[in-house]
Amino acid sequence: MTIEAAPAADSLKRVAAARAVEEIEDGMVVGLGSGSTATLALEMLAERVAQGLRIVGIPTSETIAAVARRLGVPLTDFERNRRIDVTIDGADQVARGTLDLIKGLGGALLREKIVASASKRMIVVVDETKMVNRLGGKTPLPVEIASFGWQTTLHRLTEAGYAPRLRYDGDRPFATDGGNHIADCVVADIADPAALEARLRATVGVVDCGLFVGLATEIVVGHTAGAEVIKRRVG
Ligand code: A5P
Repeated sequence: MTIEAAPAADSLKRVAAARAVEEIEDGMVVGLGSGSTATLALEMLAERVAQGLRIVGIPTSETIAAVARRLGVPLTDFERNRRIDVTIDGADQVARGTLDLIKGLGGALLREKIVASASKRMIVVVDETKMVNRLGGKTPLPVEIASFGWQTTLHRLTEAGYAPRLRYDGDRPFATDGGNHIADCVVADIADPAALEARLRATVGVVDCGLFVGLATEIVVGHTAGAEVIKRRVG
């Protein structure tokens, strides 16, 4: 067997994805995250499904739903299943200690947050470069805004000091699966993610933001030496 050399970050993502997929058991409803690391986990899950594992998945984006269909992973929806046993999803930043997250560079943050919020467990799979002491700065904070009046919402976010930039897909504003747009904001050092999330969500025209506070129950970090599992402290 030939093993092709993979870029370093990609192999660390694989390490994390493989460890997370071990948590999936027969009969589970599984939240299927979006992004490159969650896609690797889905591919590994599909291999287990092909070997007889019986699960159903709830996808967080049309893109990941298409991958699941192509790989033969059965899908369900919230009409048939209100609760998800385990969601496996990626993140752009993970705060050591609190396990709060920034997500949404892939543009699926709203569905990802809905799925995470309906999950008993949210396992976040990342390579070690995503771990930070405090959220902010390193990557933009994606904020999903309604397409109607996006110009005025962007102005409101500018006035509030978040230096938003409307995300583009070619020469058109990027459209999420829900038909909204994304404003990538610059927030240097987020001292209180819950307070910032509340302020952003209270802004007229904002649908949601990429701060995931108190949702991740476990982080699986891919290192060259193997997978590290960090669990949320209870109580
Ligand atoms: C998708 O909207 C995002 O939240 C992704 O989960 C996040 O950007 C991580 O993606 P990668 O695994 O590709 O880095």
